[in-house]
Amino acid sequence: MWKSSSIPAGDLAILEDSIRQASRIGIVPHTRPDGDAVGSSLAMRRFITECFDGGKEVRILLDTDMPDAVRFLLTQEEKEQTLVCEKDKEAVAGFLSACDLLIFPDLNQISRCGEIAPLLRDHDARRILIDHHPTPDTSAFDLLFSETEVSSTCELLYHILVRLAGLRGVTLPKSCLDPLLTGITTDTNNFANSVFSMTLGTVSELLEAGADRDTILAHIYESYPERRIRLMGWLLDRELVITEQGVAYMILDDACAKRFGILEGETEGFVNLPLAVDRVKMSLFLRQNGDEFRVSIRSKKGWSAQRLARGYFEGGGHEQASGGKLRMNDKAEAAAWIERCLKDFLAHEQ
Ligand SMILES: [Mn+2]
Repeated sequence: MWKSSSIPAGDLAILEDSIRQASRIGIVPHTRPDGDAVGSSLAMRRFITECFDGGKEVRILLDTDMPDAVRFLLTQEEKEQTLVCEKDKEAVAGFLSACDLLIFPDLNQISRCGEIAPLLRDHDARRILIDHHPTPDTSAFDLLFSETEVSSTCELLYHILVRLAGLRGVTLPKSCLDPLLTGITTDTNNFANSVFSMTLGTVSELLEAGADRDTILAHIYESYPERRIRLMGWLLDRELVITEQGVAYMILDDACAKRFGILEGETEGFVNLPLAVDRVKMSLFLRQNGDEFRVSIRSKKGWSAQRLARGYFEGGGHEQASGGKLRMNDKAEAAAWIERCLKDFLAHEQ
């Protein structure tokens, strides 16, 4: 079992020193940031702002904008201070140009920063990774806090921040609690997946310290627009295919998304739905985005979502939760490709 005490004291000292000496810090999570990416970035920023001397400029740099459901976490000032590359690339490039420290939460390689990635090439700032994905690109970072036996980056970051607070002679700021609990909640799909014994211990500490789980749940799981649940019903009724071998897939093309008025991020979690069926072992959800389909894959124990994503969809991720893409723009073609690659995949798996 992973323990907080397995974070090397030397690494924490370097982290503390790096932050103390930096004057301009960029926090860059993965593109299409989820609750874990936003929560960890925000907790990191708040910790630096509240526990270190003033005068540092700390900004969260997003490739694409955050989901509406997590916006409640941010104050007005934080919303204004967050730079989004797809909206204002120049502002992101400008801020980056004078950064002397870069912190990367919730990603395992720089390419996951999307359009920001090329701006980071040849950047001479110190780079620190804080992440829970397997196989981090160790050559791309100066210091890595990488641990896969945790639910989320937020869980790992909680323990890093508690120890960092100890080094600074302060306690973890209350303002970090809700962002951290949000990331743990969303990455575990509300404690359905990737829950380790430490995860529940961590959450217990967060609640004890005053994290507001009710408010988080209300914003994350009870604030969807009606169109989302109507689309969900339509897809499950009309589009869900379950193969004989127990692989489920659903494909949402641009035309259908438009008909329902579905926005970016509003199909989050759809991939999990077919796993409720007894004979389904693995589930794929494809969402068209112009000339390609974004692919999410989830699997039950014993089936590898990761191998399917790596082998056929230019992607990867966790063993039971992975993603990738399919460069096509036609739903029927995509379905034919899935059928073909499942045949090949299953022939090799069994
Ligand atoms: Mn994560």
